[in-house]
Amino acid sequence: MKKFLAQFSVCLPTLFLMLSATAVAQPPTLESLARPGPYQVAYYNQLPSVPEYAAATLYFPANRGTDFGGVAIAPGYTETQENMEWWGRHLSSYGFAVLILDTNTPTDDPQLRADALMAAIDVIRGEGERSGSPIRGKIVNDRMALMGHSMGGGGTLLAANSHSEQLKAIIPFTPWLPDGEFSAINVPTLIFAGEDDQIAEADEHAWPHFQSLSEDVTRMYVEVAGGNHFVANSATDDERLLPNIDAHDLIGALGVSWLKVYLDEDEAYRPLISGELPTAQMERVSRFQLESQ
Ligand code: 9J3
Repeated sequence: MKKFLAQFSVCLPTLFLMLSATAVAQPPTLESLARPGPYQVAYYNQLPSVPEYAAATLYFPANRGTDFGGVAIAPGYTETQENMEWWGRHLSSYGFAVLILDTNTPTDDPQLRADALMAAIDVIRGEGERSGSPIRGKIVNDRMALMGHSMGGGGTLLAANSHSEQLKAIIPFTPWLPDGEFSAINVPTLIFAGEDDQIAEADEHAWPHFQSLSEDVTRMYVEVAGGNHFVANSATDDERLLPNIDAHDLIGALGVSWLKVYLDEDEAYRPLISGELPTAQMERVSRFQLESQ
């Protein structure tokens, strides 16, 4: 009887938790996904070193049991991990393992950033196996995505153009690569651009990059009205590299949705990336295109 009671006292709260979680589960909205997600964020930077990049931090959802998809993120020209940090926190709070890297030199070209991103994918997978890794046993090897800013966005596109078979999704933001042509990309691609980007002008970079994608690829182009080159970056102390307007709510919500659908295969998020955005959000976007395959 004592044993039964002990089990009962453990099981009953668990049962209530499960029932209440089910009862209150709301479909995600762009508004809800602008806020931090359900998981506690932890991070570490004692990672195996690789020749393709200098250093990295891996963010992960500390209280998610298993089945993490992985996301590797490369910063832009002269930028560091710090400029991408909000993505690490936001995406891992929704359940992803997110590696943000520092390039070997601040001026590494987009191809070097592509190589760094592919090496980072291997490191994430390796952390799922390494004894002593905080995320051992928790990574799903074939759920990998790439992201990057500017030259890191160019690197994201280059990497996916050569290695789509290793990826499930990509999200370049305000990507920079003159004459970039990415018709071999074969994974769902979400491109963020800024209407007032003076460094990688949307008409010279993000928009033609988007137009170069194959018709067979599910793809979304979101150009933030009034947004500068740094609109999808973290707000840091470096005034040169600051978002000029706060669109992280919309950008973060769409990024989470893209990864939830194409890495986690969670259909609950698909309505958020199907068809046009809600009117209030469309008014914040200067150019929008979605082609779903
Ligand atoms: O990564 C970037 O921000 C690219 C910007 C740029 O103008 O590169 C020119 C060398």
